[in-house]
Amino acid sequence: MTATPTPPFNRLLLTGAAGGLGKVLRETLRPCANVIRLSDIVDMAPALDDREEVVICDLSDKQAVHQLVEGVDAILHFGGVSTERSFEEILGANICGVFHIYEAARRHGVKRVIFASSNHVIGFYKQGEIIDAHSPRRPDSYYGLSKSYGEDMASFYFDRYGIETVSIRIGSSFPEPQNRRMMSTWLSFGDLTHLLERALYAPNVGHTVVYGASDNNDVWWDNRYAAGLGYTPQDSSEVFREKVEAQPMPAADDPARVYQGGAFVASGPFGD
Ligand code: NAI
Ligand code: 15L
Repeated sequence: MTATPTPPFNRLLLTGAAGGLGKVLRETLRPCANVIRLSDIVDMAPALDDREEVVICDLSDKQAVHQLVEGVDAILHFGGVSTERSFEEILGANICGVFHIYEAARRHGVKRVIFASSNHVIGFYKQGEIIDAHSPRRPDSYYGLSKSYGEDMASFYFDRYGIETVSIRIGSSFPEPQNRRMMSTWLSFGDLTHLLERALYAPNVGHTVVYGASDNNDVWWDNRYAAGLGYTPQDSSEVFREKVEAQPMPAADDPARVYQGGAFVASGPFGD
């Protein structure tokens, strides 16, 4: 992992701070800022010290997000619905939410956003197909569509207002890969933190789209744009292979075995 650059940001905003990744990043991103503002729609542990601020905020509330962003130097946008749900559930948190974040960034002069995008932007590619961040998107769900929209929002706010973004199409960021598919998509917490540091500090990123994956052996994603930011992953899913391959092999036509997005491609429809 790269050494933490100095000086740190004065104040970073982390949305989704009560979530699985937010709880990890609350700790690992501490060296990157004098103060981290931690936000979520649900309660979280109170501020540890004067280097943390805890703000409860619903991303679908434009005025609340405007206040949330005041005084921050960069935003790590991890909040929102993180799996497939009905379109209506995705709409407020993810689609309106990402608009509110960028609009607040524009109004408060924030110049850098890191957007937690997802592999579900390209989930309908078959496993084994090699793609890069410029390959046409193939969203696999309303959730994947909302992340695709978020990437377009990032592109627009750079072209129109000069706000830079690194959109990270995170694979599967968990303590360990949980199944065969994740042997390719796994991103360790250490590599995630390192990639976020590079995304925060690399100069002139414009709008850069990268994949968030560790140095796994079974590669589907040409991640040269992440390498261009200085990302050098240190971990690999390979150390978990024996454990993962002890699980039964899914059937040949199981989406978990066929598509890069796995089971997401077969979620829904909702509300019939
Ligand atoms: P998570 O579901 O644990 O965390 C998301 C957080 O967003 C939750 O704490 C939730 O309360 C909050 N949230 C939901 N709706 C909200 C709203 N309307 N206003 C404010 N906050 C709201 O998800 P996780 O795993 O921590 O992921 C974090 C981000 O990274 C998400 O945006 C997810 O889409 C993205 N991501 C995560 C991956 C992973 O492997 N963990 C893979 C790809 C993308
Ligand atoms: C995601 O986008 C989800 O947020 C996460 O919970 C995992 O399902 C991950 O993708 C994945 O594809 O493994």
